[in-house]
Amino acid sequence: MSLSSSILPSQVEETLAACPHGVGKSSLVSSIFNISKEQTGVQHGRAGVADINREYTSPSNPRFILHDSQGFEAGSAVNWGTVQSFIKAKCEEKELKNRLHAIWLCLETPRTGSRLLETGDQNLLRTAQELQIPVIVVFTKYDVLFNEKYNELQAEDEEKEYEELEPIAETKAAAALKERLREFTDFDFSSVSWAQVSTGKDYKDVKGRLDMLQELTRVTRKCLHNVEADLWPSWAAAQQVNARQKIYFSIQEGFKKYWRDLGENTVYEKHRLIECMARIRDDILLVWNFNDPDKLLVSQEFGSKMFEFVKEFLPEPVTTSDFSATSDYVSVAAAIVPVLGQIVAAGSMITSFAKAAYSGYQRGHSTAVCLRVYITDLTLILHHLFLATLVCEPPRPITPELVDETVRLYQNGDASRIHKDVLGAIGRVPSNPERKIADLIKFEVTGGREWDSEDHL
Ligand SMILES: Nc1nc2c(ncn2[C@@H]2O[C@H](COP(=O)(O)OP(=O)(O)OP(=O)(O)O)[C@@H](O)[C@H]2O)c(=O)[nH]1
Ligand SMILES: [Mg+2]
Repeated sequence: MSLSSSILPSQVEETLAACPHGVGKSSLVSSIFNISKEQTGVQHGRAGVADINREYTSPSNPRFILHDSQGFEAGSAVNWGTVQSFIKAKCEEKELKNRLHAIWLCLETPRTGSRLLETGDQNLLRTAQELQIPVIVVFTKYDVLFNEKYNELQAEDEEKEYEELEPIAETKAAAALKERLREFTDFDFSSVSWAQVSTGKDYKDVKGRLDMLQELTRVTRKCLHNVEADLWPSWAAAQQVNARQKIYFSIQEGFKKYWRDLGENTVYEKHRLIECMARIRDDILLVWNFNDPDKLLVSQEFGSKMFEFVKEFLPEPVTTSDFSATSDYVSVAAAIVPVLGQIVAAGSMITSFAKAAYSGYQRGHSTAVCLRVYITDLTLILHHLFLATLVCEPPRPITPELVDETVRLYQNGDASRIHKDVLGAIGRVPSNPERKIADLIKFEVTGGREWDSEDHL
C-alpha cells in the first residue's frame, strides 16, 4: 500500500502560507509607483531574486527607476557587499538623474518576539548616513501587527464586536511599534524618518491603506528636501498615490513660465492659441504621469471636450492673411496639435470657435480669462480622474469610459460654478490673478478648506 498524506492537510504548508516570504518590497513599489505586481516581481511563497544593479522602469510609469535589493538575511554577507558597492558607485555619479536619491529600507513591522534589524540593515543605515543619502525606514505588513493586537483583545473578551475592538487595536499597534523603536538600543530610530504601510487587502479599506501610502510619499518628499530642489517635481511625477503633491508641483512648474501673466506672456507670441493650450496641457500631464497606453489624454477627442469648456471664453478671432481658408485650418490641425482637427474637418465649416483657437495668441484680457479657465478645468478634471483610478489595482490604466465619465460628471456638476469662481477670483481690477486661480484649484482639491504645507509636503 502506498503511503499518502493527501487526506490530511499539511501543517507546514499552512504555516508557510500564513508567513509569506519577503517583507513586501515589491508589493509596496507596485502600489506607490503604479506598476503591475508581475513587473515588480511580487513573490508568493518563495524568495524574489533581485539584482540591485538592474534598473526597473515601467512603460506605465516612465519617470521612475527602481533598484530592488534582496533582503539581508542573517549570514548573507555577499549580498550586503553588492549593495554597498552599488550605493558607493551611485554616489560618485555627477548627474542628478544617475544618482541615488533615497533609500527605502523595508523592514517587516516588528511583532512580539520578532527581530527588528539584521546586521545588513544596520550596515546600510550606517553607510547611508555616512554618505548622506536619505533613508526612510518603511515598516511593511503593518496589518500583521494590527491583527496580533486585535487577536489579543478578542481573546480577552470574545463578546466584543469588530467595530468596537478595531480602534483600540489600532491604538495598541501604533503604541507597540513606537515603544519597540524607542527601546531598541542598537540603532537610534529617532535619527531617521520612518513610516508604516500595509498593502494587504484585508486591512482597512482602500482609503485607509492609501492614507498610509500617502504618508510615506510625504515623508519621502521631506527627505528629498535635504538633497536637491530639482528632485521635487520628479518625485511628484513618479509617485502615483498622492494627488496633492501632483497639484502642487504642476502649479509650481506652471508658474516658472507658462502660467505667468497669461494675457501678456511673451513666450506665447507667434503661436496659435491651440499650441499654447497644448503646451500647458502637456506640462500638466507630465506631472500627473497617467498610465495612458492609448494616449487618450492627448487625443483629439479629449482635446475637443476640453475646448467645449472654454469656448464661451475664447477671444475674438483675428484673421490673418496667411491663414484664412478652410483648407489651411485643416492642414494646420493635422500638422501641429490636432486638437480641433476633428471638429474643423467634420463640420466642414469654420466656426468662430475654431477660428479663435487657430488664431495666433493675442495679448489681452479675454485670452487670459480663457487660459485661466482652461488650466482650472483641466487640472480639476485630471484630479478627479486620478482619484477614480486610485481604487483600481496597479497598473491602473485609464480607459475611454473613465475619461468620458469624469468629463461628464465635471460638466454636469462643478463646471459652471467653477467658471463663475474663476471669473470672480480675477475680479475687475485683477491683482495677481493667476495666483488666485492656483488658490482656487487648491481650495477645490481640499474640499473647501485652506491648503496647508502638509498637503504637499
Ligand atoms: N499581510 C500582508 N502581506 C503582504 C503585504 N505586502 C506584501 N505581502 C505579501 O508578502 C509576500 C511577499 O511580498 P513581496 O512584495 O514579493 O515581498 P519582497 O520583499 O519583494 O520579497 P523578496 O523579493 O522575496 O525579497 C507576498 O505574498 C505578498 O502578497 C502586506 O502589507 N500585508
Ligand atoms: Mg521582491
